[in-house]
Amino acid sequence: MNEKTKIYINPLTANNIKLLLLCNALGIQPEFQHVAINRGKQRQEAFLALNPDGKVPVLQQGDLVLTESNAIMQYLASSHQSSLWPQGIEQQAKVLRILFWQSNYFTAGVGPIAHRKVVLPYWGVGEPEVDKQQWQAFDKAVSALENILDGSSYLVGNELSIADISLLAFFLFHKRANMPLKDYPKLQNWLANLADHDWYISTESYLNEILTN
Ligand SMILES: N[C@@H](CCC(=O)N[C@@H](CS)C(=O)NCC(=O)O)C(=O)O
Repeated sequence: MNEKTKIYINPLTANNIKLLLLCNALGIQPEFQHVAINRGKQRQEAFLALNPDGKVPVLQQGDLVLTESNAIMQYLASSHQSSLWPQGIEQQAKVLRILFWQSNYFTAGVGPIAHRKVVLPYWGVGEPEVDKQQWQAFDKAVSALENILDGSSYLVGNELSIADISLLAFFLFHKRANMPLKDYPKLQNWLANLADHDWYISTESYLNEILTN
């Protein structure tokens, strides 16, 4: 990749954490430009020119401006010839299935937990209650993930892919948020395996440093 890669992110939120995890896993260091979404910077004219939706992440590389975290992951993994975007149409379709499922279904159940219990308090805007309905949605989403996991270490085939990273990002703060995961043994194994990798450990310590400053 010759042109400089810049990624606009807010490092604490799940769709953005995906890119921190991925870049560490790929061993690449794009320029990260932080966008303070807690202060409305995503709604300023300059940012809206990049993404009219007013959302991070956004990748910019030469003339290419790419929104949607999962598309950005596919682009980065693929352009670095990484097996995180696997070869073979069947494996690719299986990865895409997880990415769409995460975006259309999983996020609504799991995303709000760490956001309310970790991110919003850090931003100093209180700790809105996670109500019964939200916990039910959480349980439904993690049960569905437990059913997808077949006991192996990765979601698709025998190798790490962007499918794993897409879901893993939602669990990075699972301890801080006290996410109840004890009834989901396959999920716990999958998490423990991924949390052992250097790229996970360095992402986690980077985020811990932000949260403790
Ligand atoms: N489907 C999009 C969702 C992006 C998104 O919701 N970003 C949030 C942070 S995780 C955001 O920018 N929120 C600011 C806002 O909505 O004002 C993706 O995967 O990139």
